[in-house]
Amino acid sequence: MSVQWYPGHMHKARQQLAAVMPAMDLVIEVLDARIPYSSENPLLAELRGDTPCIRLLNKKDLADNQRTEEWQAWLEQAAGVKTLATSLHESAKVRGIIDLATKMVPDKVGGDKDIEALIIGIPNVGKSTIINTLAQRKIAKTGNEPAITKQQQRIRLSEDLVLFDTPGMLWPKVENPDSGYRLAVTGAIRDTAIDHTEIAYYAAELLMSQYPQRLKERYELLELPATEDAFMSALAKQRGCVTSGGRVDYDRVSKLFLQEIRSGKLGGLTLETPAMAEREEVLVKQLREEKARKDRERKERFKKKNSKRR
Ligand SMILES: Nc1nc2c(ncn2[C@@H]2O[C@H](COP(=O)(O)OP(=O)(O)O)[C@@H](O)[C@H]2O)c(=O)[nH]1
Ligand SMILES: [Mg+2]
Repeated sequence: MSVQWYPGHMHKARQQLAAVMPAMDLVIEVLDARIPYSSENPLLAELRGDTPCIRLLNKKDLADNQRTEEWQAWLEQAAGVKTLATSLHESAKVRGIIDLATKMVPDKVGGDKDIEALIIGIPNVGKSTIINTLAQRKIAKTGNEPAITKQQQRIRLSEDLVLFDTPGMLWPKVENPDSGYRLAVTGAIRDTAIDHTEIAYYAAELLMSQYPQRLKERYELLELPATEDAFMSALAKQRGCVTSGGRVDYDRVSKLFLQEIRSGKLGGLTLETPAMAEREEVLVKQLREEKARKDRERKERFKKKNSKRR
């Protein structure tokens, strides 16, 4: 799977979302509990206005429970949304969304008009799996398909509540390079321009600072190596990821390490905290302003050149 976000793509999705949003009573955004910040779609913040919102921290089975609770508290307080931590192993919990959603729009309960909720999420967060659990039948294709919902789907969940699947495909935080790496570590972006050795080294650095104990336990290390390079070499030797010439096979050890992280072999891991998100958001704003300034300057130069020509 190779997912690319092109300006045309993004423009169309923005238009579609902007068109359906005003009619919605509620938005349900599916996040990956391992990266609640980076798996957010930036468009929603832009277009939601004051529409009530539920944020699902999905794949909680792969995340760190303590951090999931920390994120829920932070999101409810800072973003004024309701949250639920869900996973495909707990369908009753997922179906709890119906109750929560209904309670959030009390005026429409028992009335003539349905409560209309929009479900959104970047690819691979588990949106289709959730839709199928809520509907109790297979409506959406799950797995390796970044299938674009072409027609607006209308799924009745109860007497009062109707769910709409988002048209178009939403992109993650592409502006923030660190988000790109963390999305890649979780496997949300599978086939990117970033090579998996680079992703594995990023993961090693991150886990060495955030989860040193887990690394020591999983790889039976008495001491954590001083650098991520030393860690990768140690792992390579331990797992026989060496070439016939006795050199470290970086490609193979990187794949192995990422596979172990993604499949939960190191236990539940959450790669970001609210404090990290707050810090990075400041940097992202600066990048965005810088880009806007450059765009303006380029336009100015272009205008001057054209007026001289005339
Ligand atoms: N471990 C785990 N995997 C999940 C969970 N939910 C979905 N998945 C898997 O994640 C992948 C993407 O799920 P899908 O529903 O197609 O995501 P979508 O792209 O957001 O519609 C599939 O392989 C699912 O089986 C979850 O709660 N836990
Ligand atoms: Mg899907």
